[in-house]
Amino acid sequence: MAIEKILIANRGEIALRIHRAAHEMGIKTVAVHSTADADAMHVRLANEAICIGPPSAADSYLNIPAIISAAEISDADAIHPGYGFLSENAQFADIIESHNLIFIGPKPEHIRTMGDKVMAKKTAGALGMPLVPGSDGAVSEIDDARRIAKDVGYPVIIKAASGGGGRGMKVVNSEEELETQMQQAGSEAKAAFGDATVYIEKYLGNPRHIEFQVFGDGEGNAIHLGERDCSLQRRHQKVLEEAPSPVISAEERARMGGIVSKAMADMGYRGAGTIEFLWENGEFYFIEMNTRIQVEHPVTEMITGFDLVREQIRVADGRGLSVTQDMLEFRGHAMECRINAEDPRSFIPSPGKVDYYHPAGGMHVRVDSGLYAGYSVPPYYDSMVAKLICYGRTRESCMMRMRRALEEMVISGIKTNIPLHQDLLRDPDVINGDYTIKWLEDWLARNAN
Ligand code: MV4
Repeated sequence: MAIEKILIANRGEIALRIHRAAHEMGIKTVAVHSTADADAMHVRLANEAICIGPPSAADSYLNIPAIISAAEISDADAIHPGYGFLSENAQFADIIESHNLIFIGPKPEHIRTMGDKVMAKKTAGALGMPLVPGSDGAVSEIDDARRIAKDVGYPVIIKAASGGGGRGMKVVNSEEELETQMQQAGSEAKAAFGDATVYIEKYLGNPRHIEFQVFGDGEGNAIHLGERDCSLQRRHQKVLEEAPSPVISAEERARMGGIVSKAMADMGYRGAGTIEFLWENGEFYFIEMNTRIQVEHPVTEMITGFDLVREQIRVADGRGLSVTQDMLEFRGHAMECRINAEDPRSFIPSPGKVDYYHPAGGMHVRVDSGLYAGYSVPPYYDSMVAKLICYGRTRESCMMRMRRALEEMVISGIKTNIPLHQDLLRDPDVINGDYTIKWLEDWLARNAN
């Protein structure tokens, strides 16, 4: 019995992205929305829309009983969680399956494993991925912490097993600081995640963040779709992403791609996934795996021509992967500018009414956004309002096109970070691809006032 109707448990541009993939497959869609999103584009586009609660995400987009009820009332066959919200909630995936609905995502067990960063690292290591040197699992005794830190050498970083995405980390520069930082890391982790478990790694001082897109059928077949360089970020929020990474050769891509796709095949991974690495001095070190479609997936789509959301639906429907690795080619270069409703200098959110909207267009330009003239950006959710993605045969032509597209794009009535992107694309380091995870915050500090 094929999927005929999908409930989209998300909002904004990713809800539109999922709706578009579904409609291109002849599948109907059901939008869910909070009262604050009654006028949102994802509600207008869908075949049906159901209000699931008040503005607060905890009461709407995170409200599992309301979402399951909406799926039952609308007779949906499947639920796509998008990114954020419930996308990496294994219990949500379990509940969906126990209601005889299809979860468009990985097996719940794999979401659970990768959500625990200690288990994720163990699993990745056992599957042959290169790891950051550090503790073999959780560390609870200070004597063990001392021995491990001495072994790998200072500085080290203490991370929360239930953390991820940059939350709950402590850098320790010497043995004198270790005991207090271990205690603090444990109690902060307990308070933030309800789990005091921590582990230790060698601290890499100035790496790049390079992630591989993978895809599995859940039956032992998997492919990789190359890497994205996501080093340009501020406070763990990515700002500009690109594919391929300016520092990875075709040989290195094929070698690492082989490692990650074999790992996903061996674990029987199903659906889209991202394997995050730190990259320093030519070496990759696994840090985390994300078991969802990611914001920056379009840069991969641009250089491969492979529709990742369509494939998610196809695999969830039990039809297997549509391609084998040898059918995929990486061609050209793509960049994505995340456009946020915020002050371009202070980063203070700037919700409110958009009185004029003109998206960029033209050859090799893609705008993923739920904006329209007259729309009011609500203050309750993430400030990202559009993604501007450009493709070029070369990195240089991609950047020329992005500058042109940024110039064309008009979002008035609210502040956006378009001027920040314009400044970045004029900087020699960005132009040369010469940046690490520290670069943007250093650049902002240099260019303050
Ligand atoms: C690290 C690290 C340096 N050394 N691990 C931050 C997010 C989380 N996914 C892992 N993170 C880091 N782990 C070791 N052993 C530096 C970071 C880090 C970072 C990583 C990717 C992108 C941006 C970052 C910004 C600050 C710190």
